[in-house]
Amino acid sequence: ALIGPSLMCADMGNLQDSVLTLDQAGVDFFHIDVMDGKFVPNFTLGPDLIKRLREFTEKSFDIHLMVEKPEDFLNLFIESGADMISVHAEATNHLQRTLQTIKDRGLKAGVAINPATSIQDIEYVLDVVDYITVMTVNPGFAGQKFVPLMNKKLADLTYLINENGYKIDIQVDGNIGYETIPDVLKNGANMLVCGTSSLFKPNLSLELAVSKLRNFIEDIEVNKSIKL
Ligand code: S6P
Ligand code: MG
Repeated sequence: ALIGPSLMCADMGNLQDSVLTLDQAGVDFFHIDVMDGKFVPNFTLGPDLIKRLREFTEKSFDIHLMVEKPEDFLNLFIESGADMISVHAEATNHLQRTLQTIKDRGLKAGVAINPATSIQDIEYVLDVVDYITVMTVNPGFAGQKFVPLMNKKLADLTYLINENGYKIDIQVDGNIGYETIPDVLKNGANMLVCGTSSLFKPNLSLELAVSKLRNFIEDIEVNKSIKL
């Protein structure tokens, strides 16, 4: 599974250092949360910052748009250096067109769904998405608790994808850490958004946090393949 640090959890006073260190430590992508104060009751990172951070790493920038009408802002984020953009199914009346636009611009297109949103709501866009972000907390804040039924959602989604022969990555976002990772991997997640529950801990260096997490994930994956 891929490791993607959630940059809203990094030390805002040392962002450049954090990005350089995480890049060196071998993370797979950077997850960047964008909020508009309407779709979710908070504000986080934005296009100017993304453009600046783009100078410090070649790794993929995965932009998680927690904004209403994301279709109005695609250009802004494509121009700031996004490689992948996810939009919330709940935030647009024009989900298929929005995802298609992201793909047509040469980026990976993702659809994110809140805990209460059913996988049936995205059944008819599965042919245009590269990844699905299953929110395992209600979006807006770091440091929340995993919503337990999300493991069933992951299992159902994995089944739906495989049954139809799609190749879609499953990202999980929210309280992804040592307690929750074994189950989300078992249920088919392969992109982990890593925030305060795993990588950004007081008294733990980012280098060490990434290598501990990498080893933990690899052990689970080795065990899984032995069982098969
Ligand atoms: C939440 C946001 C997430 C958080 C991440 C934090 O609205 O979309 O990407 O940054 O969930 O991780 P944690 O481990 O603090 O929940
Ligand atoms: Mg996020």
